[in-house]
Amino acid sequence: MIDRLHYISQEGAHGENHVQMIERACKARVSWVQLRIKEASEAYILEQAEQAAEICKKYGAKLIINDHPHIAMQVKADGVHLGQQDADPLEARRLLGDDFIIGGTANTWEHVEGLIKKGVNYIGLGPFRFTATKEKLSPILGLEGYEQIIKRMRLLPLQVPVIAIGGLSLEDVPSLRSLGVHGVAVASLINKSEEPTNIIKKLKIALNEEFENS
Ligand code: TZP
Ligand code: MG
Repeated sequence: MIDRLHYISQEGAHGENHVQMIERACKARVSWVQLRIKEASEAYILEQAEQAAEICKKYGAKLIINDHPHIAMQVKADGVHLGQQDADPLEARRLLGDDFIIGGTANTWEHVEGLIKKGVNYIGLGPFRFTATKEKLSPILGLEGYEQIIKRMRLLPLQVPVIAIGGLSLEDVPSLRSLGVHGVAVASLINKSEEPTNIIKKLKIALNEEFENS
């Protein structure tokens, strides 16, 4: 099952590292965590991934590793998320097996088609709008971009969940959902918030995901 709320790790506004931010998000009851560390050594990413795996296990959250299938395998994560410049999803599938979650990033219809042919379990489609979180941002899709791509996806024999990403705020959820988007992936909205529990709760309600805390 692909969750509707994907939390993406990022360093915190007060110098917290990824693991610290992941623990904070898990305490606030995210159930899907993507460890996304850029510009760091593989050794550092592995070390953070090992700690993230322990935390996610403790809180019962799924852990997805961005960019690094071998690290995902080593720490027994639940999945890996691959961009267009990363490992081929077919290779990752061979390495990780059928039970592993493999997600892929798409910015165009061609990307979507390619990823579906390669058997990904979900597609991170974006960016929705500008965000400073990602460098070398692909062209912004906006609601029209999503609408066009999702309409074409509906005609395919195999339906793959779409996760919207890029500069998302709470208010974007209803319109994206009504287009047929399965869920949303957010980084700064949660990581830069002083009240992540509240934001996560509101996102889950907007996404019709259960909030088990209350
Ligand atoms: N891919 C497209 S936009 C983005 C990624 C990883 C960053 C999303 O972060 P934010 O802070 O939610 O815009
Ligand atoms: Mg990548």
